[in-house]
Amino acid sequence: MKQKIENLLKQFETKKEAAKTIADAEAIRLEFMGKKGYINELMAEFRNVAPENKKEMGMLINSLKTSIETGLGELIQAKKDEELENQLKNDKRIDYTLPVNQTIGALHPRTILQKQIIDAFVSMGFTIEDGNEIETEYNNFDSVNVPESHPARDMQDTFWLDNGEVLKTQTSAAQNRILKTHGPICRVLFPGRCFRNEELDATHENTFFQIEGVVVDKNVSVSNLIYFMKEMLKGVFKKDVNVRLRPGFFPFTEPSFELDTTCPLCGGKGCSACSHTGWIELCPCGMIHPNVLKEAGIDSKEYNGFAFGLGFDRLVMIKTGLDDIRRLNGGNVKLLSQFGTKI
Ligand code: FA5
Repeated sequence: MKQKIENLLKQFETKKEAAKTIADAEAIRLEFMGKKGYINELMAEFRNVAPENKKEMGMLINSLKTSIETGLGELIQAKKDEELENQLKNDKRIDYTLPVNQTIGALHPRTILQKQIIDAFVSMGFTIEDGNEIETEYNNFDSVNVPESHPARDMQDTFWLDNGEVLKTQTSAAQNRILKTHGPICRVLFPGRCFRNEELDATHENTFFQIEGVVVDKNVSVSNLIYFMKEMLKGVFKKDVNVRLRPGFFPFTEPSFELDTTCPLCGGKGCSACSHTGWIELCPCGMIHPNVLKEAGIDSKEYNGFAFGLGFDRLVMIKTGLDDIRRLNGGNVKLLSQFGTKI
């Protein structure tokens, strides 16, 4: 029987080599694996094998079966590929002599700008993290010093889910998790999509992007924050820009600021992009509130830090000159591809 099994394998390999079509492969399958095929024949003979040889013969038959099944699978796939290739070659509707159009799309302006911002921060030692789009109430609010009774919750019109979770209203929702895993000495950037149940207009979408950053260390100062933001802007706009801070209010930072930059388009002289003020409101930021550090298990007496939450879509609008945020989600390829690197 052993000899027969070896011969069958050789016979299968020879037939496989000689097969030209899927029909040939099917005929081989029937010959070996069909009801009256060799494998069933072997199984019938197996019943008469002496008990002491059964184990060895059983294993040999199984291994033959597996080799034939695998071989047939490969053969059928190869023949299918060949047939498809031949069909395409013979299809007169396709002209293979035509030059190839390699411009199949373009990167979205958001993708391009996000990469520039990430590159700028990575070169300053930042790690990049992803956030979730669905968050717990704790992460989105409580962990960043916004308890249930806090008026700041009303500032962000939240989409609540039936299970009590929320569509993340702010990238700050990832702060607690990031500080817990990276702290107490860290520089982390976490871009993400946010959702708010807002009235839509030229500068408000219900789905928009923020890029948040945190730096925690010993003796971090506001001037460190200014330095990082200026470096990032230099990376994006390829020139030095000035920034200024105005007082702001956020429960997760103390003190809190609104950071403005000189309009990168007119250099501060005044143009339509900056409403002729020479300044553009860029991002809220501030020194991380001790409660936020404590909640993440960081000793706020020893460590401190800053956080910022860049309204990314607004920066994309400045960079592209687009006047309405809704165009970014509009999916008008003709429009959006004008800003993109062709791929
Ligand atoms: C926040 O979301 C804070 N989490 C930011 C922050 C992080 C402050 C860390 C301090 C420290 P605010 O609600 O202002 O803040 O949103 C931040 C930015 O997101 C805004 O400046 C704006 O550019 C952008 N933004 C907010 N709502 C929308 C919206 N509906 N459409 C488009 N962009 C929006």
